[in-house]
Amino acid sequence: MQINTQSTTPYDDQKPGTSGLRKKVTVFQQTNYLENFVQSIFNSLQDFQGTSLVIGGDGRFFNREAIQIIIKIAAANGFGELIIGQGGLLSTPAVSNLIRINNAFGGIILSASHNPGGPDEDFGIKYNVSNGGPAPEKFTDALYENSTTISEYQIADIVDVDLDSIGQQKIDDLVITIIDPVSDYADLMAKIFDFDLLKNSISYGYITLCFDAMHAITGPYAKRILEDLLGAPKGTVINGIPLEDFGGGHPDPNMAHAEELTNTMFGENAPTFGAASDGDGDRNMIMGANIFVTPSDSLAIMAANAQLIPAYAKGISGVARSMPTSQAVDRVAKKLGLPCFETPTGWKFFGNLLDDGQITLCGEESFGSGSDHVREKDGLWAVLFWLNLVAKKRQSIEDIVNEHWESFGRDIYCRHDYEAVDLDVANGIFDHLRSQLSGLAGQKFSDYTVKYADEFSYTDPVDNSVSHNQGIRIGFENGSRIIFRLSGTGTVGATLRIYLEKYEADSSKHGQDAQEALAFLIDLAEQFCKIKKRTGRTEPTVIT
Ligand code: VG1
Ligand code: CO
Repeated sequence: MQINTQSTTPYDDQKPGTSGLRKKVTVFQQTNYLENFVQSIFNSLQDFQGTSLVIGGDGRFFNREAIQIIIKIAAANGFGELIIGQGGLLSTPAVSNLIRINNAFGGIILSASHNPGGPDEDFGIKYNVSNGGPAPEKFTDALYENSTTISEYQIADIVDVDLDSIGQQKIDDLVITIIDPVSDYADLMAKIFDFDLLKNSISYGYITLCFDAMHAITGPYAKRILEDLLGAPKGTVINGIPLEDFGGGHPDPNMAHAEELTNTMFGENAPTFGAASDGDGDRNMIMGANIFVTPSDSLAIMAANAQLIPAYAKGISGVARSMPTSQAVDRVAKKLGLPCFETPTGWKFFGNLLDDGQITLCGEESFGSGSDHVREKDGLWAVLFWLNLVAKKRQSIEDIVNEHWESFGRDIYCRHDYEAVDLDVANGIFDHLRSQLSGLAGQKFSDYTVKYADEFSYTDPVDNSVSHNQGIRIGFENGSRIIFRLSGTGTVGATLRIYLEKYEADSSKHGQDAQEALAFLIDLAEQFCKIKKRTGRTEPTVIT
């Protein structure tokens, strides 16, 4: 094949965020923008010639064009095999699995996850390493360095590859393998969960369910697994066809954006089980009739009940949560005598702990949970975990949650997001917050005495790498916390996230509305950061 060397000049905005590089589609469409980033990925890798690379995306606008460009650059750089999902489609957890089962060198995921898609919306690209997980910070830092000095890239002069026909194609020494996006992932799920029990529970009508794929990648996965393999009636999966613009919605599984599902679950004749996933299939929302399970509680309940699931029947080695995730899982770990780790936000920080066998389960407050079966968070895995739990315990979701709170107490939790805040205003807020930290410990605000106030840093227990500036924490003597963080996945201005939590041991107060229960902390957070005052806004953009 003919390989051309193309000269180029660097862009200065290719620093990966929490989960890869995310920008508007129009930014990615600039001359050589995607090409520069892809070549910078390969320039940061060594000894990959002749190995395989997995490629796939969530089907959003620009997915197919991007994949053709990546194929040509990967071919020119000497990969031996490209494993690509049919139609260019693969969910994030499926990519992680494919890297692992094929012993691939790595993978490229095209997605901006829960961000909207379309010509004027968002696109993203992320590199995953050979364990199947997101590249660690050391790699993304090197990649960014490379992107600032790049002067040329290699591109193969080949025709566009047919992405729709399953099978192998050969171009000289390069093998291109187009695979069914779902089969290997479905096989993995069947090994983890009790599919026979689930089939029975569904066919006897003990479990009725509704799954909202939000017109994103999990449509084909959920239809195959829930409807074809587990026998749920056709129509169980709603919004099941992946669309380039997700039907105009935000493919973000929370009650604000998964409106149709939320209405169903809080309506008359609600099914016993409701769930949704995001753009790239790594997030999950779990609901029961008239109840929504907060992601932090979901992780804690999974940890407490893991032994009921076949793959975890022998017990779990430990758990981890991202720093802003509530401390509910810590209580479970303490009771079970398990190690519990607190990591910065983003799945890449769980990889070493999983590889080293120090943890089996991990999760984040942002609707993500997962286990050592892959190295990404996994939406459908979480849904199947909960289905398996409901089937095994023969209890409703509501009863499972209430029983958990009875035993462990409730960590009342919510997150307020202020999106598209002017960058200077956001930086001003953080400077102001930092300036208050040293004087806060010991100060009393009504019943809340500040125990510590700091900026979170993390030292990885496996490789000792240190990550600084991972969010501002204010912790109180009674266990409550207020956390401020700037998002690393937004594409317009800055997104400020405020995380609030309070522990309630008294079961007569477990039924409280979270916003009401947290009202004092919400006001206190405003006192510290003055975001409403500084932006003139009266409400957060999204409350979850
Ligand atoms: C958000 C979430 C974080 C998650 C990340 C990627 O990041 O808060 O928990 O890991 O998205 O998820 P940030 O920096 O915007 O807070 V996904 O589903 O986009 O891969
Ligand atoms: Co996602």
